[in-house]
Amino acid sequence: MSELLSKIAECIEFGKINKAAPYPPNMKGQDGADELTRQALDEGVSAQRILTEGLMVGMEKVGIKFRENKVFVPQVLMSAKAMSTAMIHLKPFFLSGEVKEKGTFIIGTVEGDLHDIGKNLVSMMVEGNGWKVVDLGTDVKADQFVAAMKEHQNAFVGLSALLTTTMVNMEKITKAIKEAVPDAKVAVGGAPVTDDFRKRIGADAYAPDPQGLVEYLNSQVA
Ligand code: B1M
Repeated sequence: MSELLSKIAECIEFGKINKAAPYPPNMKGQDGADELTRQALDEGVSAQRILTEGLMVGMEKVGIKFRENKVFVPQVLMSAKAMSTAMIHLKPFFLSGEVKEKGTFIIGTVEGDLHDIGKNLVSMMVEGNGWKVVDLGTDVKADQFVAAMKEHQNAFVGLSALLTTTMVNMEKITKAIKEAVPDAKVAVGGAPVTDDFRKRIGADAYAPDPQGLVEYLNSQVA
């Protein structure tokens, strides 16, 4: 059985969506994340095991390779697509409560900023690691973050910014969130953001890449 889970992990790692998918070329004609996830469920493997011992294992490998510049954005997007295709089979088990999510993570690109490619990658990696993600989109204002935090109790929140002119908005957003929800944990990231900046604005965590954020979030619930 662990062989089947390893194969699922491999499909995620290399972005093999389904049998018909031509990518990656060396896996052409083979079953992908879609067929293998269905097969595992049909053989009685629990959705929880498929998630934690198959899909998440593959996603973690992608995250590490991306951090080390061994793969790039297009490969990560293929992995995310393979993951979301497999997740369609697991969704009913999530909804029934049989599969436990690690927690909720709210993310948005801050007010004034329309860049969303990095934020979307972060969302996909966090979701692929077993978290429920609430994506507020781009140009998200303090009151929108606060409203989402009130709606999703105990959620973690992440702010993304790509411009030096918008990263300053992280400070007022962080303050507003902490005023409204004093226990809130705010993580920040994006190309111009640094850990020094994070300290100055009173946020709780800085991650330079999606894998760093996943590691931070996982450490909070371990
Ligand atoms: Co813009 N842009 N852009 N742009 N753009 C940059 C960011 C810029 C560096 C280009 C340059 O001048 N060299 C520059 C910013 C300069 C600065 O402030 N330091 C810039 C500018 C100036 C602008 C405009 C002002 C241009 C203009 O109109 N005059 C304008 C602003 C619009 C606005 O937001 N209000 C603008 C517009 C745009 C487009 C719309 C054309 C487009 C965005 C499309 C989109 O996102 N849907 C765009 C793009 C594509 C870029 C570049 C080329 C690429 C950004 C990107 O997607 N990178 C960028 C130059 C560059 O980076 N080479 C540039 C890939 C992405 C995977 O990386 O987003 O860094 P990144 O995310 C990473 C990490 O940062 C991290 O994980 C991701 C994966 O590793 N991360 C987090 C991100 N968020 C995180 C959150 C976390 C943790 C990690 O925790 C919460």
